[in-house]
Amino acid sequence: MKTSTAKKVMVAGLAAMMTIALSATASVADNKKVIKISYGLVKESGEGTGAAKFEELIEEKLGDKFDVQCYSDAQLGDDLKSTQAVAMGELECVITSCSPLTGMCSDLLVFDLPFLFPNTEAADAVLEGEICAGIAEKIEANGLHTLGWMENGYRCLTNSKKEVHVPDDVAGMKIRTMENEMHLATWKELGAVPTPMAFSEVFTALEQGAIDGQENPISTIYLNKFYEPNKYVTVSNHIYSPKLFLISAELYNSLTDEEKVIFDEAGIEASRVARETNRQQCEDYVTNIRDEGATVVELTDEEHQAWVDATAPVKEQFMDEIGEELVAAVEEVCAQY
Ligand code: KDG
Repeated sequence: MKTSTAKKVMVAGLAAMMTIALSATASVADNKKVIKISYGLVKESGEGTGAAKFEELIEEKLGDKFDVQCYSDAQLGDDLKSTQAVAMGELECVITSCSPLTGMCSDLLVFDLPFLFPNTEAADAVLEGEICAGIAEKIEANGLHTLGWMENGYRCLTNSKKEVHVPDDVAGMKIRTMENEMHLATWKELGAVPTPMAFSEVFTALEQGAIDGQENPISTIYLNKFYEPNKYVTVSNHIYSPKLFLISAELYNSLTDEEKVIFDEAGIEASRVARETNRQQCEDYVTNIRDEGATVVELTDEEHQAWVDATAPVKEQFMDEIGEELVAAVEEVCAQY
């Protein structure tokens, strides 16, 4: 190889090495704290929209220091596993249902009471008021700081067998529930055969006929296509499920005071966006589900009351575990809406 060519090759090689070194130096210099947010639903869900809003707000105000990354569909683990990882400081953030966490904080059981919240205005008043501030303080002791309260929303029933109008219609049906004692008790009280199961297993179990039905908000029913194996949907709105948006307390406490304010404000705004998005989806998707060929039953006032009456004994069963004071405090707020 001629000297001039050899020189050119050497210079090109040196240039390539310099480029790699510089880019490596740049990535080290740009080294940001990665904040991973784990959540279980699809990206298009209310919680997915809320997570993206949080990412936008933090990048806007603290983008030089933090890199927020959102992981949908339980890619980093289901609600309980992800929450445990956050509590141990192995994961930064999680958006989780409250129901799997009642072992960590029994106050959360109050949100599993059937027909507790008369409407979303009452729910918002509780979620952003003193009651949930007090619950957040108790959760903090578990290594979890609450950035905000999102929602699953009002839960509705789907099944593969028939139209369901009144509680007697679910007699003997195998209904999948969350792994939560009050959800199990509620469907047992209604005469069904409650079958606790992780969320990720539900669609396959419905498809295979291992269960007859499940219950989730209209938004989840549509976005997860539960109307395909379950052609019958009943807008029962039997339980309003909130969600917690949590950050590792260890990470949160390492932030500057200014950063804490930015994280807390972004958490509240993102949670409001999540709840508003979910509510709009629950309103819009009833039509979408009908358009997909499923039958959607909307209860008459009389049928609704039959569900309220049939599930009333559940409150007595769990009053001691939840605490009369907490139940009364939530009911007092709800009575104003
Ligand atoms: O990860 C999904 C859960 O947070 C929740 O949305 C699932 O409501 C749920 C259920 O029925 O398990």
